[in-house]
Amino acid sequence: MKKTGAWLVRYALEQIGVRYTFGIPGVHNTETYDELNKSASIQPVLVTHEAGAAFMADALSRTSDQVGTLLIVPAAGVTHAASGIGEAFLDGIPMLVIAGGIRTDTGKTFQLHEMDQHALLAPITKWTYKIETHEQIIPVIYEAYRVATTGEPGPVFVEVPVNLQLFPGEVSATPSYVAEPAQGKPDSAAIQEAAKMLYAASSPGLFVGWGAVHASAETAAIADFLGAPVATTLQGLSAFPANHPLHTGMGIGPAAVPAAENAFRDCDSLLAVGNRFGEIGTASYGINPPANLVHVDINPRVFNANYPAAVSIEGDARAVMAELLKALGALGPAKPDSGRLKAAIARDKQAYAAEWLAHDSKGRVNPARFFNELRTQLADDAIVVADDGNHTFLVAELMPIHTPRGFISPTDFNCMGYAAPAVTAAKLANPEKQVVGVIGDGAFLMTCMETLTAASLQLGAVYFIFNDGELSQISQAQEIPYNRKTCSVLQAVRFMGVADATGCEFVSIESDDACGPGIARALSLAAQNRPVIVDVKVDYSKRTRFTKGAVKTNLERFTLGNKARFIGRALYRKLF
Ligand SMILES: Cc1ncc(C[n+]2csc(CCOP(=O)(O)OP(=O)(O)O)c2C)c(N)n1
Ligand SMILES: [Mg+2]
Repeated sequence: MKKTGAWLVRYALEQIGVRYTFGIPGVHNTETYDELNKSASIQPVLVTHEAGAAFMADALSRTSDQVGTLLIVPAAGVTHAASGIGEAFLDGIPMLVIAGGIRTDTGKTFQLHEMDQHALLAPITKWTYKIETHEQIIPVIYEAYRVATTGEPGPVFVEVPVNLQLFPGEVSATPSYVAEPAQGKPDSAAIQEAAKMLYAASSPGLFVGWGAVHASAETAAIADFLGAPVATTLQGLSAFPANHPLHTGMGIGPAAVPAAENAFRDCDSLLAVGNRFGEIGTASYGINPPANLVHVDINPRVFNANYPAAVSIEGDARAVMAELLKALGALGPAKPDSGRLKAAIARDKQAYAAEWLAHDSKGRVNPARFFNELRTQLADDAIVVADDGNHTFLVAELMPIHTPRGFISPTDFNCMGYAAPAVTAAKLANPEKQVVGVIGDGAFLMTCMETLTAASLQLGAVYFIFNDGELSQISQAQEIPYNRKTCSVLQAVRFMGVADATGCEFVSIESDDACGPGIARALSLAAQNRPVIVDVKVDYSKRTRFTKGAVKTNLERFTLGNKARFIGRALYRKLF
């Protein structure tokens, strides 16, 4: 039979269950856009910039069981989208990137949008493929979906030359998509060994990352059985509910929140799950895990990469944890916490919150006050999206997250500009849930036009801008060593104007007392399917534990000579 490439792309995307594509049409993909317009199950979403499209596809994958899909033009669309593709790659998020390709049937060069897209994307994708015949389109898209979603997930790239999209070509079959069977069983000898090590420990602990986000029930069962505290990484913040009495918060070690630092101080066996011990997750490698480290991950490349493991177990977190729980149960009775650990965690959390609330924010909004109000007003299953900056670590330390996938942020690629589009897409994927962003003013400026996309789709999402007038995560780090803030103080922006321009509602929160009513107003407008931009005049005069800890760890690692040079320069600038 004869089919156009555009028809074949639509058919394959429908088969794998794609519901939305994100992107901007151009001459190399209008035929496919026109096909999608006929689809009963796929809605192509127009964005304002392809970076926004990629962040949206990423957020859709993080907050739902769909795979975020891009449909973009070659070269210029691909380079714009690269930031979001890179974020998905380093954070292990599945994504399907489909771009048009230049004509392969004219024999001409210097074509519009001509470049080697595969060379550009190779380092930030799991797999790239250039379609050459109509016959390849369906199987290649199925294979792309398989690669994106198996093992550690990630983005894949498929280039479909425009001439194949436009013109009919011969295909022998249009097979249905058949889902892959689940992966094999994890290594049972390693599981036995891990169980013995954890059971024998006098102070075991769990440290979970995003790779364990679908396994929080199993994590809780193991933690309860062992009476062990559970800490999370930044990306894995939602992998364990903050209202569980064994939840300690973000990090272990000196840059962790106090409840975690104290609960893990004497840890003699650590179970790390879906956590690759990256730079952010370890606060610049400032942690010191015990020799009895059990490391569980779907990606074997993370084992022994930064910290040596006594036992490493390759596999899906949920499957491994379920087996591990059985193996623990076979060793003897549960060793639940007598109540002392839980009491200590609760006390430390209370004291840290009190320390923040007591901080004088001099008329501006105290972050702890804001997050107390937000937590009170949001439902347990709400989704909180952060960008990258000081505000991210404020969320991590002060905003309890109660549900798996209830927090997302750009972590290892650490790409500012993520959150505004991600809020839009998370709301699109979860219309029945509250979705709010906590977004630095600098980050919001990068991609705030994706609030226009939310307005056009009538999405009741809330964008809380943490307006401190600076690129604070950087300016805070400049303050002491340089005694000046080169290029990190922002020009004042009237965010009301952005709301006006994009058709969003606008709310301003200028003081502690305005937090309650301001958040209530924003959530009630959002409940009427209106996107809302909220300008929060936040106070950043108190540092997070993460920032203080990471700065200290990095400075300690400087050679004596470099320490002297930095400290000497800081003193000189302070004095003169
Ligand atoms: C694309 C990109 N450019 C630059 C940086 C470096 N950077 C990291 S955090 C940060 C400051 C973010 O400022 P803002 O969005 O206002 O958040 P705040 O730290 O003030 O909460 C910068 C510039 C980055 N991570 N990503
Ligand atoms: Mg800022």
